[in-house]
Amino acid sequence: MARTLRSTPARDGFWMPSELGPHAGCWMLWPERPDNWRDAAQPAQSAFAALAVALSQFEPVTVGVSEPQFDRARTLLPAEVRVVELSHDDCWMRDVGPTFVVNSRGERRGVDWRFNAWGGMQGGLYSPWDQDERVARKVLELEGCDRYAAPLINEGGAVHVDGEGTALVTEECLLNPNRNPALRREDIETHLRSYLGVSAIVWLGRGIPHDETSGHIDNLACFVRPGEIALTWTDNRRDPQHAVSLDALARLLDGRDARGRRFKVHKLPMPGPLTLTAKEAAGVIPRQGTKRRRAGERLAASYVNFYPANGGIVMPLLDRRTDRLAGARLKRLFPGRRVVGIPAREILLGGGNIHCLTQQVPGRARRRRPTTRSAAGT
Ligand code: KQY
Repeated sequence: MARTLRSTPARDGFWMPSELGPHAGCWMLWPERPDNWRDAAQPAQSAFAALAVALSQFEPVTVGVSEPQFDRARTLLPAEVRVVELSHDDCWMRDVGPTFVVNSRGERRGVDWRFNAWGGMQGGLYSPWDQDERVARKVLELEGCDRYAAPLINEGGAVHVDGEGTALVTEECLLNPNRNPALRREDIETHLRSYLGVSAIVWLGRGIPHDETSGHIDNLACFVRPGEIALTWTDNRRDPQHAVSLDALARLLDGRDARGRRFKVHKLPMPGPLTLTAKEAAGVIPRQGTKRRRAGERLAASYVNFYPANGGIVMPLLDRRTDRLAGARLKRLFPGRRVVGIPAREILLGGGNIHCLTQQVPGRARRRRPTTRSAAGT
């Protein structure tokens, strides 16, 4: 049985490794809520199946599925994708799954954050969320990993790390009163140090416009290697993304990572702006307590929301005007990997994208422990 530990990863010599390192596999969940996914989630299920197929070219994939959906998922997913019965409220494994941590001997454990559906009763996306809250623990049980129950409301999509001691986060999300209103910035930093094993925390400001997670970092920016960051960008000064990206760029150029390095920033074009069509909105069945989807509202689309698999990058195809350019930029940023695009509009309609749907299990490689020296990155 996997144990729940009373200590913290940092105290035990564990840290969150870079997602760009080797993976033992990838976890996903299966969509079904008709109040979030149009047409009884059928178009989304096809998109998820295509994503699972694309990922399984690179690494083993497991999909957690509710009991009523088990047969359907098993039929739509190919044999090489493992399907396990797992209750959940929606399907964002990045956020409801565990954050895996490792030590220098290659041992793995998991952090189980508290979860409140991205805002609880102050802007949360649905209620109840009790099944989502239990997903991380169940995944850790199935992976045979001991668990740290973190006292912080947090989601995997709210943090990026370089695996060398640096975390990248946004103020909009981590300091949002809808997450941990009693905690100050310093308290949150203390928790991030303890549970991610980082020593430098780089704070960006807001996330991308209309991101219903309150500004997750995984839609705005990510590491492409330690010291280098991809940032969602638009040159259009009239678009609200412009000011967000400009501010993020200024903070990154001003910051330092845990090793004292300055960041090199790579701009990734923004798709769109994309909006929800009347037909798409009409396919979602509204329910009290769940975020309404309205025709014409802007979608939080971003190419930064890709998944770095073993030897591959699985990226969302979102806009024919920009997909090719974004793909070419990603190829240049990851020369050793095969870049594969999958049609991702149906995923986007549910409020996130590929990175949000996936959670990597790090491989058991031996690793060097990151620096604990405190650095200039605020
Ligand atoms: O950004 C993510 N990590 C998750 C997106 C969740 C959207 C919920 N509708």
